[in-house]
Amino acid sequence: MQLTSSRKDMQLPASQPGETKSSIIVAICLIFLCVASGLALGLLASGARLNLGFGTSSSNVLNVALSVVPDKSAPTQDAFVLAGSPNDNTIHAKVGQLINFTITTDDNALNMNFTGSAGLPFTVLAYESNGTAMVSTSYPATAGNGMVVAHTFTTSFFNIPLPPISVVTFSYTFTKAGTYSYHCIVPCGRGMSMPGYMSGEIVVQ
Ligand SMILES: [Cu+2]
Repeated sequence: MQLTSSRKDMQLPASQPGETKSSIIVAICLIFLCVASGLALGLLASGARLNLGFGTSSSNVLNVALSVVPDKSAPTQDAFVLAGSPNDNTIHAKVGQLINFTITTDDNALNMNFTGSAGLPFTVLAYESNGTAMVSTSYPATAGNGMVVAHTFTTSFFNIPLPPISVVTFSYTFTKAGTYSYHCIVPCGRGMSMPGYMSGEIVVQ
């Protein structure tokens, strides 16, 4: 008698038609979930690729053109003037952005023999007195000592000599946010002590 009863206990309950139906619905829902999450992941992946492209391409390069304008508004008041912004020479950059500087010095004054080194590789395109451009010369970061300069472009990170009548190029990337001042270390006139003349700021955000 006990055997019979235990055989009854072991019998699996017969599946009801309603239960089969709900299993199918659950399966369909799972398939939908898989497809939906696959689509979402795909969208995320394509978005991430777009962002990467945005961050590493041309938008992460800033071209800064500065001119050293001699006697900008009065004798000996030489000034750093930002292209397209005659009255504000503040440079705005982003953290991690490659800044390509091009500094044109329209001043022919032989103001100083530069001492020390630039701290960054730089290129000088010098001009003959008749205005003809000479061959561009590249210098290593340790160069600069003894160069005859009209001015310098100096921050606490680099000290770039600016020869008279020249175009100097160099690149730098700020890795921390902050406001960094730039100035000229050459005693080049009254502009030295005046805000916005032989000085300015680089705001990195
Ligand atoms: Cu100067």
